[in-house]
Amino acid sequence: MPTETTERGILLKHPSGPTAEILYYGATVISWKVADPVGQLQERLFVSSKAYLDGSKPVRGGIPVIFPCFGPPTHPDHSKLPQHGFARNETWKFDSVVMDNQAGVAVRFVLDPTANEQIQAIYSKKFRLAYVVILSAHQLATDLHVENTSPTEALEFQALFHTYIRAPADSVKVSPLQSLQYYDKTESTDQARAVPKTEDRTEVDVKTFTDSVYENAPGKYHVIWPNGGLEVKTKNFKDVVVWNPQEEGRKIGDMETDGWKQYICVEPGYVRGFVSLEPHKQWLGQQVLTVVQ
Ligand code: TA6
Repeated sequence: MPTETTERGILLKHPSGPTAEILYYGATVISWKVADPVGQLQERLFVSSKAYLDGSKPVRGGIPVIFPCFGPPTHPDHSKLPQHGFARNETWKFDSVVMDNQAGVAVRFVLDPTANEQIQAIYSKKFRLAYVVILSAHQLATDLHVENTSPTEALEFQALFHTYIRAPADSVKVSPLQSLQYYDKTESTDQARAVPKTEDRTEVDVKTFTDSVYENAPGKYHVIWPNGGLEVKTKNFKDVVVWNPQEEGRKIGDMETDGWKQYICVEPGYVRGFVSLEPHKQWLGQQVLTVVQ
């Protein structure tokens, strides 16, 4: 059976073995397993063992969906929102199985604020979100569809997939990021004032505390470590965030001991500036994760 409904979400099973799990809470993908070269199913995402999966707090790990703002809000429309917006904190509705064949299985979730008083209390703009997760033999794709349902007003937002890739943080490299302008949040959390730098290395290793927002990035990245790696391809996400807190991770309440040593966040997003979506128009942001070794 390619999909199974549970109390907390949806389980996906690909005919050739890979699996994924998506919570209703935040439509958060909390597991993606693909076989390793010897045929053993391996977890490709990191979720802290101290993560809250009961909807009481955003999940520390997996693929949190970030909308309509990244980081502390900076837009007047977002003034009442928490860090990283509300999409990852709300319960989404499972809508349908949109693909179920030998190529893969895909499911669709929706977040419609018209029936959600919590969202309406903090955010007055008219919108609807649909989120499609596609599991194929060696890939996991996530598509965020943003619809501006206002007949008159533009919708200005940021969006990002906060993807926690399971990897040995002290030996993972992310490329190509060279010559990109980036903002180093370890130096200044006020990104508006941060001095842009240019990455002069062909790859970024995260042995040190890394929290960088790369602008106008190439949209295709290799995240490689000894005996492992993922390719990340994106659509309409002009920026990418690379984050690993290293020892700073000790201060994160729901981070397991040494959890920061087991992941790198490579986060495709549109986070420098805002997408401006005209009335009745739709926008799609996509990431495709492919196991490369
Ligand atoms: O994406 C990187 C980042 O903005 C970091 O600065 C850090 O705050 C991380 O997100 C986690 O944020 P969270 O609100 O999930 O604790």
